[in-house]
Amino acid sequence: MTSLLPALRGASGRTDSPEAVRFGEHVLTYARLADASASLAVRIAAAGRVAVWATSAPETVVAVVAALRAGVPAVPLNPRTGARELAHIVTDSAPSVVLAGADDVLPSALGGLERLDVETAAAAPSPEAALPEPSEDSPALVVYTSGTTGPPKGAVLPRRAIAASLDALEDAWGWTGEDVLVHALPLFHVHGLVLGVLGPLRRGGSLRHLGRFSVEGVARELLSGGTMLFGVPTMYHRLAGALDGPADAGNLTKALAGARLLVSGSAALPVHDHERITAATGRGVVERYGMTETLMNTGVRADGAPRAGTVGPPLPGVELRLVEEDGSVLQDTASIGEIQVRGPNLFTGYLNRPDATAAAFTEDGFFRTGDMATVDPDGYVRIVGRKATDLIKSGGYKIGAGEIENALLDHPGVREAAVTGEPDADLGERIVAWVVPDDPASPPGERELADHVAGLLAPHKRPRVVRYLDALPRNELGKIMKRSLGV
Ligand code: MCA
Ligand code: AMP
Repeated sequence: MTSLLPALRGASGRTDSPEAVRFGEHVLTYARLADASASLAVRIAAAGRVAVWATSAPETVVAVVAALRAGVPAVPLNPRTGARELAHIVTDSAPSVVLAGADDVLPSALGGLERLDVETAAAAPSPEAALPEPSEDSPALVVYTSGTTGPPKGAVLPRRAIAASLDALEDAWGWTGEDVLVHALPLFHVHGLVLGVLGPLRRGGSLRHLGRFSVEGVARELLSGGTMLFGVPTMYHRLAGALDGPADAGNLTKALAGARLLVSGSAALPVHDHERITAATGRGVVERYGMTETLMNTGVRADGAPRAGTVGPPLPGVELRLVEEDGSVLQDTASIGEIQVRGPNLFTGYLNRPDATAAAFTEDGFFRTGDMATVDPDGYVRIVGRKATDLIKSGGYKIGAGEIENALLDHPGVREAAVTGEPDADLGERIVAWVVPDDPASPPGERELADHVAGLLAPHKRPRVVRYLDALPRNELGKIMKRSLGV
């Protein structure tokens, strides 16, 4: 059985151990990470599942690596998740323990769970724990992701999928142990956690996490040894804006021009932002396309030419096809069809949701992504939109209109609500709430509704704009006609 994180084997006790992760001043070498994670792995070995309070901190790395080494599935939690969403995730995934930093204050929704504090300086267990490698098909992570309706679903990601996707990216990007990855992505989603943490660790390279995104932080880290940058389009939009600005913040042009690879994902990188970066730095941004359920599907290769507006060809091992509305496979890929994928990178199903899992796959094992695309003659995929208008991508986060509508309807001042996504230069799409107030004379304010949604679900799911109506446009069957709302 091959190891998921081979660089940790034999690292314990080494004094010449290289850096694995750095968060500001806090550095974990491979030796330190091997010891701390082994120590924690022994303590959680009997757990069914563990929740991880996934702050942008080294404790999260130790916790997730410990769970992987113990063979116990980890459920990363967004520390900003509101009460309702957190209660759903905890009930659905039923972890036996939550792993958190000693200083983290946990909300009452987690009060019923045993808590284990993660120590980043813990010594290796003595005698050294055997930690046998779990089978490739065993679940490694359960990552919650939004759908069009209902609460988020837990995508079960097996070790095989993580290894396959990271190795495909190694091939595409020539990703090695020499690479120093820089990013500021949250550690409770696939982008930041699987690609951004497990990626460097699988290669034996290192990560420098910025804690929170800033143009200056990106420039600083790329100028002091960083070789690769991962980000969502909102981050590249802000970098492009800074390049256009009056002062070259922190020598950003030089920093971006000098990096080995600039990678964008989680949403479409606007052609305009891509071109602004290329104009200022003389280099392109490599786009890759993935999903929580499929990990990475396509990617522009490091030795290929970035082409604004495309996400590159399928990665090694991934079968990709375009399918028409009636399920037939498109032969002429210049026409638009739904992307379906099959390969070792796929999840095994949604936790406790056999109905949703069955609906997500075709009879021959392809996953229906819901993304609409064309494919260029040389195999480069162009994503042109999504099948469901009720899925919104804002700042690279996927958000279901239905979950926000339900939260809005729980506000006593809201009689009816509909949620749409509108183009936004910074966020890609911004969440717009269309609200019929219970009392038109004193409607709940925009800020009040945003706080209400942020408190129940998560801050990134809050409406950025509220529009008040006397009634929602409905068809004869009473269904809300979102297209009349300007979608
Ligand atoms: C604002 N805040 C609030 C409220 N309003 N808190 C409580 N109640 C409110 N009403 C807080 C926020 O939590 C945040 O705090 C701060 O105010 C600013 O929030 P916000 O305006 O939302 O930040 P932003 O400027 O919109 O953030 C932009 C961002 C962010 C940094 C680009 O959207 C981001 O990190 N996106 C990454 C998404 C991602 O990783 N997606 C991967 C999933 P504070 O600043 O302290 O946090 S997709 C995936 O994994 C697939 C596989 C793929 O392909 O990659
Ligand atoms: P999530 O479910 O949060 O993992 O988001 C997955 C979705 O993000 C995909 O189905 C796509 O719609 C979108 N996505 C990810 N990467 C890209 C990209 N490079 N270009 C366009 N859309 C993307």
